[in-house]
Amino acid sequence: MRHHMIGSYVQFPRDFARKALFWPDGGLKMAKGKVARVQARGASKRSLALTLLLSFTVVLLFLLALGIVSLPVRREFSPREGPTPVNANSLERVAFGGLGERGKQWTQVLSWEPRAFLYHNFLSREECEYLVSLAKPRISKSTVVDGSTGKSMDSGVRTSSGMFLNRGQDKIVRAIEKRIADFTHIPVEHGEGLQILQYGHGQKYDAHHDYFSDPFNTRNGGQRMATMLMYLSDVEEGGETVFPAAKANFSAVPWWNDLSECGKQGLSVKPKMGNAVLFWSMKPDGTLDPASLHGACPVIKGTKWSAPKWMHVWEYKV
Ligand SMILES: O=C(O)CCC(=O)C(=O)O
Repeated sequence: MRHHMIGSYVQFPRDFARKALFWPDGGLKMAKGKVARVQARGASKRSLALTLLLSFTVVLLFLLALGIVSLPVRREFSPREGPTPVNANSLERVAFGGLGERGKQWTQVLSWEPRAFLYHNFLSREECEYLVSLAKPRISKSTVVDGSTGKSMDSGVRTSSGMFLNRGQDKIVRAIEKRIADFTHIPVEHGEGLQILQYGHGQKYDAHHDYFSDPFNTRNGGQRMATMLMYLSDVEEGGETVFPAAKANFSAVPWWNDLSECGKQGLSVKPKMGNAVLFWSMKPDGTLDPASLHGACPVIKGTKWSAPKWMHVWEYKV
């Protein structure tokens, strides 16, 4: 009974309990010593496990801080993938916002002098139609900047019609402006309001630079450094954006045979609804790039709608 009690009070390993039963007098003493040893062994195992866990946590935090490992988070948009995800899937739509679905997107380098890139399907058809619908009721004859006064004036150099939207004027405009900022790495606040242009038959904009040569227009935001020119419609014939001073093989473009005579005078892009051309008026060293000279060829057939977004070096106050 006593033996049984010893064995049952102290819940030791079975062989230990058996020994205590055979040596009833020394059993308890031996049991105490063994208990202490077993407890000590248990404690040292626990502290070893704790030390290992702590070291693992410290190493993991260190690796996370260095970016060598990352936690599996839900993936929506990775800037490392660049601005041209191949397919417009639902996640991209969430990440970019905007209206409607954009078709297949990819980027073409047009030229390095000037730096110019063509973004296919930068806008959806719905976004193009929406911008045109905003412009139509308020469109009027386009102007150019007078170099001596900095004021806008009527000119035969530019015969299109146009109007300005307010920066961030509604949710869709904000989504498009955010997309432009993401693609260009120029903050939304550096941009002027979107301009919407309409070119009817024969209308054009002769070759010019988007940067200013007067001291007035650089007061707000400094120089214009880049332009995102979006095409809101197709054009049946003519209406190309032409870069006559580009250092490139003009006839190497795949659409060479479809260009008008004007379009063949430089590196040209044919307007296509939803596409956009990003070109830089400044070189990476901050100097102006004369090779960014560009113009809009006369429309021969159809109507052209385009939307330039001019971006400045500094914040542009609106
Ligand atoms: O519409 C185009 O193709 C060019 C427009 C342009 O050059 C401008 O507005 O500065």
